[in-house]
Amino acid sequence: MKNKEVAKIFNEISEYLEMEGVAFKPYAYQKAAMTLGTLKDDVADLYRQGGLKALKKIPGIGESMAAKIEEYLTTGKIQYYENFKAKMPINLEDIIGVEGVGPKKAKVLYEQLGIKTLEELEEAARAHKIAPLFGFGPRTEENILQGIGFLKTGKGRFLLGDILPIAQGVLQKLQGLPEVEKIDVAGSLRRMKETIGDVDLLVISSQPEKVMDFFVSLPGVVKVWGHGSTKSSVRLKEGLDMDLRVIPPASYGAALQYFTGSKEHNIALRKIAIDQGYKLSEYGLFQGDTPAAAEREEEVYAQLGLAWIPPELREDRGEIDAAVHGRLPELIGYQDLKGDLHVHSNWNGGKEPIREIAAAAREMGYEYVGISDHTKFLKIEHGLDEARLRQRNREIDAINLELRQAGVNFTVLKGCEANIMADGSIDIADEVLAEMDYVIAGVHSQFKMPREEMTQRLLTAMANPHVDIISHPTGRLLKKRDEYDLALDQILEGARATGTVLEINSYPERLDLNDLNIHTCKNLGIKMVINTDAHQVDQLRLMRFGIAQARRGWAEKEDIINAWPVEKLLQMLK
Ligand code: DGT
Ligand code: CA
Ligand code: CA
Repeated sequence: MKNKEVAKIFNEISEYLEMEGVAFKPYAYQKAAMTLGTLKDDVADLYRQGGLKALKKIPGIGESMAAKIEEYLTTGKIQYYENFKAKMPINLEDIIGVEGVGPKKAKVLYEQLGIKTLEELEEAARAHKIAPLFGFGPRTEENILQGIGFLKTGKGRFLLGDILPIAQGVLQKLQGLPEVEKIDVAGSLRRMKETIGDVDLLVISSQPEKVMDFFVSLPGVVKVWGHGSTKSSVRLKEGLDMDLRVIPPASYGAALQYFTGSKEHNIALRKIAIDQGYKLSEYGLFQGDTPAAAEREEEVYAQLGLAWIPPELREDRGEIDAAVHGRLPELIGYQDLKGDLHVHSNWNGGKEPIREIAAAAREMGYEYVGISDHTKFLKIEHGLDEARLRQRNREIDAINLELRQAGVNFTVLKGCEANIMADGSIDIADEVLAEMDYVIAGVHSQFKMPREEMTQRLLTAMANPHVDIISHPTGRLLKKRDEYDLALDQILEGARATGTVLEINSYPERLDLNDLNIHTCKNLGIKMVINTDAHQVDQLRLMRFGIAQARRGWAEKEDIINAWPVEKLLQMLK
């Protein structure tokens, strides 16, 4: 897909424009990049079929952006972008990837200190050359070092949300081969971990050479690390590695168990095996030289006296003990949700009107969808003030009436995602909050408050009787921004005491709450909701990432309010 390539260039153009202090245009390019990043159709196909006109039909793409996409598709580059790049030849994406360094700071760093790369930035910060620059200071310098350290720990890992579709594409191609009898994803991807180091695939085939030849010559393979008849390994153009192993049918289950991991889970499992007089390896569970189980994964667990453990739980966090005692949780299923409570419509920064969102949600098999538009403080998302919220609520009433008259069993719920101000107050008057079916509140500004203040800010918000849900409670952005500095135990205690629901945000770079926090909430009896935070209906599909995270946190239906029957949900929100 060319979409991602164009999106990356548009993102950088947006940043160059921002450096020059141009108004509005940077936001337009950024939005266009986001749209391209999630578009289902390949721009190359659109262009081939409908030319420039088809490109202009993409939301947010006007005359001049369409021309630039055309230029990229026909010449492989965009001159407008190349001109920026020539003026300031820096590794923009890397440098801006550091939390606290925006385009304007990147410009100063280049002009004053000649900084072009992440390494040069780190060196300059360590040598305290950054603090004296105008508009920087020691605090910024420290934040930059922290941000770089943060990037480094996530380095070489990819977001689950980016990798899953790529891996599924490869899986489908391999599945199409007559020589492939069975294929499975193993490793961290099968465990649905939030970041992925590399992709592990297992195959049964009586003609491994043919499968391997096909695998190493897939389009998108840029490097072949190894090409054998039992194992091959490649790098894809997206930068990630993929291993393919061909396994004998007789030991497939043991191999699937072993290569699913995690390593920690395997080590703990092997201990149990040894205690019972077995030897466990990727080839099987053996008593001496006699295999006791190997062909099917379930058999390996069963032979050891354990229930089969869902891959999402295999992190050595107590799952083996639970399996021994028959106390594994009944995990929330990928089809168990009855609705999404965090969707933005075109009343604020979202793309589609409420009617279209409702139709898309019905198509997903939901019984309701909650529209939770941004509120007035968030100007960049065209947040709604009290009067506009009321207007929007009337539209929702009208849509619900239509649905009822048509005999459709589906409801649009009136919500909002209000802003938690620095003092913990909410930016919408109580009397209007009271008119909502439910209120989400979230932090969207002033992320870097001292620990005590940030904790108090959230506690105050949760104490507001109108606030039902806190969105993306810890504020982390994977590979970009650390959690807010807050005393999470106090926040959880506050949530428990006020009956506030905490969100599991499904956005691949958020997944906030994360698995460990979800597990803690479950143990404390705090209820959670899995939401997408969709700004366009395409993103309703992100839900599975939130569900995966919930499963990794041991969540059951009872813990997740949007898995409840609608009546029970509405009653709890009242
Ligand atoms: P990743 O790729 O970093 O996201 O994480 P994984 O879990 O996919 O790890 P990977 O690809 O290195 O290995 C796949 C699985 O193979 C891993 O989850 C467990 C198993 N494995 C790899 N190395 C070892 C090991 O040294 N000991 C044991 N017991 N299992 C291992
Ligand atoms: Ca892996
Ligand atoms: Ca691997």
